Amino acid sequence: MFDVITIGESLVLFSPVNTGSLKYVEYFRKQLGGAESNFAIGISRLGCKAGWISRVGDDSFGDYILSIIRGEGVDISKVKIDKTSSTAVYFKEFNELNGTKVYYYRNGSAASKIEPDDLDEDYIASAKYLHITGITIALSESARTTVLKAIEIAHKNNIKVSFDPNIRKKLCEKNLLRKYILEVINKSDIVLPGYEEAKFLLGDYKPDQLCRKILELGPKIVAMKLGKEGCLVADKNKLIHINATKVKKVIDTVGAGDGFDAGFIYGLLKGWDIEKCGKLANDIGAIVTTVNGDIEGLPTIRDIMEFRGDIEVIDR
Ligand code: KDG
Repeated sequence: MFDVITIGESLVLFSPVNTGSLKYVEYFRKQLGGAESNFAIGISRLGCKAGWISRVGDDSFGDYILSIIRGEGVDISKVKIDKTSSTAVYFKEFNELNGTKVYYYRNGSAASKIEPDDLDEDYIASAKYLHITGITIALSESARTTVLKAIEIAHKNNIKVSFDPNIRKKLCEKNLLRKYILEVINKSDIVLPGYEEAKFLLGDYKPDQLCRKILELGPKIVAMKLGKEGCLVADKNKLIHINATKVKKVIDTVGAGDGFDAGFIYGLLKGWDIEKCGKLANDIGAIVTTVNGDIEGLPTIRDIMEFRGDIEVIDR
């Protein structure tokens, strides 16, 4: 039995030790990236059971990815080793002037070759939630059809579908991407977009209007990330704004959205109301930004209690 199952590509992340143009960076840290595995690790750190479906190459980077994700307690029994394609990598570039940029080397990667036959119906049917992101849809046609098949299986077995549009315009032509993502929103129960993403999909409206528009498309719950403004959570009965969680210093924002999603879905798994889910999601998103790396800052329940001042901590 799983709480959540997700499907997507994980990449080896090379994160520069210094800020500035990659042209002049000499040293990188090797870390793990991949929105869906970030999410699964987030869920696992909170004490729930997650499974991740993917492919990796038959190479050392694939081994690295599997050992990290397995080590975080996420089930990888449905990950295939693809003998003919490589594991993907990506680089971050930290620029004090223009923020963070990412550069992908993932075209034709092992995970982009995932196909509907990779799915095991019983495995998906054993979860409470299937979590999808727009990245997997944008990877390749076979990845997109795999996602659609997984959603079909989820619907057949009464598994809830949560969806983060995670728009990556570097991966797919933007009109096509919009069409593909709207198609999945229509089939989802919970949608977790960023405000800019929702505008890209539905037009230049205010956040509350966009939440209502998404609900009109079929989902039952929307949790919209508003960055420094916090988030909006909505269902058919209410629409609530939740202030952002403040942290002393933001180091790296990549991965914060996945942490937010993990917090929100964790709350739903616990049967909480959407406001309480949104508060935890905000806290986790903020905590993630205080650490370099996509997964390193994902908190445990104990970390959250400590951050909230709910437990006494003796440092020395
Ligand atoms: O949400 C964080 C992801 O963006 C990062 O881990 C890498 O999966 C990734 C992507 O496609 O951008």
